[in-house]
Amino acid sequence: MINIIEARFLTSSSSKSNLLEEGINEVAFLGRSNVGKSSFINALCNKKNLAKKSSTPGKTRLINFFEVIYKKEEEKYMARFVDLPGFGYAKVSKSLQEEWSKNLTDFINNRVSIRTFVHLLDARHPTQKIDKDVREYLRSIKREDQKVLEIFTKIDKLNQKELSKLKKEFPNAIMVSNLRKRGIQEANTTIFYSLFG
Ligand SMILES: Nc1nc2c(ncn2[C@@H]2O[C@H](COP(=O)(O)OP(=O)(O)O)[C@@H](O)[C@H]2O)c(=O)[nH]1
Ligand SMILES: [Mg+2]
Repeated sequence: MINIIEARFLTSSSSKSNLLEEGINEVAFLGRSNVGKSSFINALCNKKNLAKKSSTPGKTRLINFFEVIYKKEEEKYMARFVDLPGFGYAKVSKSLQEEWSKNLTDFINNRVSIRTFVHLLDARHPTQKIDKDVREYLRSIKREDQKVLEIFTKIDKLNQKELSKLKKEFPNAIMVSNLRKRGIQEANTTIFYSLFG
């Protein structure tokens, strides 16, 4: 059984000049604004208000760092969760690069400590253009020592039939409901092994 036994906010970064130093294995979470990214981080850490659920979608432009301690049997493992600004909120469609600011793509491209990208998608809208772009983008920049996990949120909004269809279409994806706490243990375990396996 793998659990997160401690989680705390470390710092926010707005530019290259105030980034946290490298060195600890990191999980970078990315997804459209409102996909449930903050809720998912909170669910993984079993804390209600660790990552703030922002009232204005798309407003958060900061990179937020959290320290998490996993426990597996009697061993403890330290990692960091990196909550990246949501993308795709702009009403006028722009290129991924533009929407998602230079600072952020620089970070994703150059951050050595990132071992795992968690790409969150809304289970109700699994084939949005922006998510296809992100999938392609991550594929293109991913290093040998990095993994990409696709996780579908809000499965509580699907009926059984829709859920089986989604699972068939994306057999390797993890399906979660932050609201009903479904799939959270599996997600935690998969993320842990992507970092330390
Ligand atoms: N039904 C349902 N709602 C969710 C789920 N996850 C998040 N939400 C809701 O979706 C909205 C956006 O969530 P938030 O975590 O702030 O998304 P973020 O913008 O990606 O960080 C909030 O109203 C959440 O309560 C989920 O799994 N199921
Ligand atoms: Mg958020």
